[in-house]
Amino acid sequence: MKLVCRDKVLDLSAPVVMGVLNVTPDSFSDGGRVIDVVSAISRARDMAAEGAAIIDVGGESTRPGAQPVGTEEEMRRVLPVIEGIADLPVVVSVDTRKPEVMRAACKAGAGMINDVFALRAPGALRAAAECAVPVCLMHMQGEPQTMQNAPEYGDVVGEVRDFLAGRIDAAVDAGIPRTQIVIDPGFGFGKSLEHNLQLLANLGSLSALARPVLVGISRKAMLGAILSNAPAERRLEAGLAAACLAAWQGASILRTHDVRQTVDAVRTVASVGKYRRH
Ligand code: YH5
Repeated sequence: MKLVCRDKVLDLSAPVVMGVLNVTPDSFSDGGRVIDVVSAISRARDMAAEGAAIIDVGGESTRPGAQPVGTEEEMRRVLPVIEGIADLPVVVSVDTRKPEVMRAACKAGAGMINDVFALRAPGALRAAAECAVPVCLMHMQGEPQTMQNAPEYGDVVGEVRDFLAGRIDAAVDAGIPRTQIVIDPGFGFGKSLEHNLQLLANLGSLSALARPVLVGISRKAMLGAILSNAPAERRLEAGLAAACLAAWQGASILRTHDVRQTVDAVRTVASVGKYRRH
């Protein structure tokens, strides 16, 4: 499968890595904004050299409990960075749920939209369709501020699959080509540890939707919980194991903070995968 990201084509015949580039005050706390942009661009260059195929630029923290950010502020954070990295040999994706940010980011050089709200915000479907770039539709139960309070499902795997099927239909109805849609079960977004584990163990169920699957597990709380409360900086190996399990079950895009390590891990999975008998 191939995604057409404006001037770049993303070949998903083997799994690829999406590097996380947060442009939020909690990730750059030195106060000065020029240095923020400079260090973000420098980090992006490093990730490209480490083998990232996509760099995901996000200006709104969607971590559990995070406060929403205004449109102007989000643009002020992401646009200079997107402009500064548009020429790198990677696809630049914008992690946003706001239609105005989608439009401005695509003008600035973004070649993909990554929306944790799956284009449910008013005007988002139309904005994404007009940007004419691939979109990632992610499942989330609830809202970031409250989603981890009491996540509840009958059958999490079936419900996530049905939600994504509905959002694919909505996107296609809005004029987004089906071939430009990526789906994501949304690890950690309104899910308990057990829900996340059920999703990871049965990721193959999403293949029924016939779209590339993106997963983001890197450094998330589910890894901390598996490791009996390991802090974020101790979650690398668990994250690599999870990325490999996802890739083995057919995930096409692995979203991670640890690009070099994840590239090596999924290359290994892909090498073995070629010899799998079906
Ligand atoms: C995702 O899964 N996640 S932002 C809490 C953490 C660590 C990391 C330390 N955007 C996804 O990365 N987009 C985010 O605890 C995403 N899929 C897609 N498509 C959350 C994040 C994180 C949260």
